[in-house]
Amino acid sequence: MTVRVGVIGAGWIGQEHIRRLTETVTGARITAVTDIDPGRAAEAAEPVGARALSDGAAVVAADDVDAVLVTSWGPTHAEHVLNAIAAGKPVFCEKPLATTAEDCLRIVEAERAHGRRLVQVGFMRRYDAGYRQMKQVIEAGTIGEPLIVHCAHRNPTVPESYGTDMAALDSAVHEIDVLRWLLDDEIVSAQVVLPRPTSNRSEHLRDPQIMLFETAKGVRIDLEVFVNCQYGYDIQCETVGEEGLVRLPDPAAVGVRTAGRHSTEVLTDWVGRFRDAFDTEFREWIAGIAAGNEPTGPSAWDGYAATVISNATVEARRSAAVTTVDMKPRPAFYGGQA
Ligand code: NAD
Ligand code: ISE
Repeated sequence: MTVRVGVIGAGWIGQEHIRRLTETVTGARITAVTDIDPGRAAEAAEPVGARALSDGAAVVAADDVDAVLVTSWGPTHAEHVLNAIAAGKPVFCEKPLATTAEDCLRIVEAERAHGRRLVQVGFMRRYDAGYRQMKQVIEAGTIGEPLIVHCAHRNPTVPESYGTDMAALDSAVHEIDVLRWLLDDEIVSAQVVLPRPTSNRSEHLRDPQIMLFETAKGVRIDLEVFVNCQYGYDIQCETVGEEGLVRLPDPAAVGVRTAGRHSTEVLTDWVGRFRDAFDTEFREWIAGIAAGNEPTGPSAWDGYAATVISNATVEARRSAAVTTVDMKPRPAFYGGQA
């Protein structure tokens, strides 16, 4: 079965995923595209033989759309995801699931009422080979119980439009999701401490930031978010356990020895760093739909948790206090007790 996908939002990552679903992932075809900029929708739709439709509701309702891909701006995600659930269609929503806890909970409740999982959130790091190997090592008990996690999320530069809150909402949200999954644990509090700011930043941006999280089991996490580090896109993660540690590998790169130096390249953007993870994420999503299965990737509940924790991190920075994460109990529908 070919899964016919309708895309809402033909911007940067929308186009990247259209290309991925057309050229890299088998078993999928893009049949409809919309964007609030109709010219952009037409430009993205035409080369792949899809129709450009007027709005997200038309994409969700289209007879030739089996599954929906939401790649519009974050504040618009909830509306499109809720429409897809109402239509009973699987929906892949790029992060964030929604920008407020309330909207995330509306999605969670709508999916529970539907009675079957339809929603997957685009936290692609769970599909990265290195993170998957780390999880296997932790689950095998090889390093004993995890105690501490050290992380860094560094971008070479960010545009002027990147604001201080985005360090938590846009960037750290990836670590928040992947660490909940890696540790099979919940983040219960957040704190932010601020080193002196780098001079290589826009005037309005506070960069870098150090985020400190505590989990329900008592693991302590430190995360450096430094989005103007200049030298490259660099994602680091090291989990220290009672009997050893496990570290995320750097992407494979040849070592060059010349002129008295030994060097390896550092990637400069997240597209290259997580290309394979994005491909795997979409391969698994499409294969699951084709097989008639519920999605197995990050759920609407994970989307809710990530939004609550990243919002608490913003609050922690503003208040300069340790902030408790105020999260509802996880429903049984999502593997919890409630
Ligand atoms: P973008 O601004 O390049 O593209 C968004 C597009 O959506 C624009 O073309 C805009 O016109 C369109 N749009 C906005 N609201 C719409 C609506 N209601 N209906 C139809 N079209 C609408 O942004 P982007 O960088 O492509 O990011 C899009 C989403 O993907 C964001 O939520 C972002 O956080 C997420 N993202 C995820 C990753 C990742 O690593 N997983 C990376 C980048 C972006
Ligand atoms: C961007 O929006 C992403 O989602 C990238 O994965 C992340 O690494 C980057 O810091 C964000 O700005």
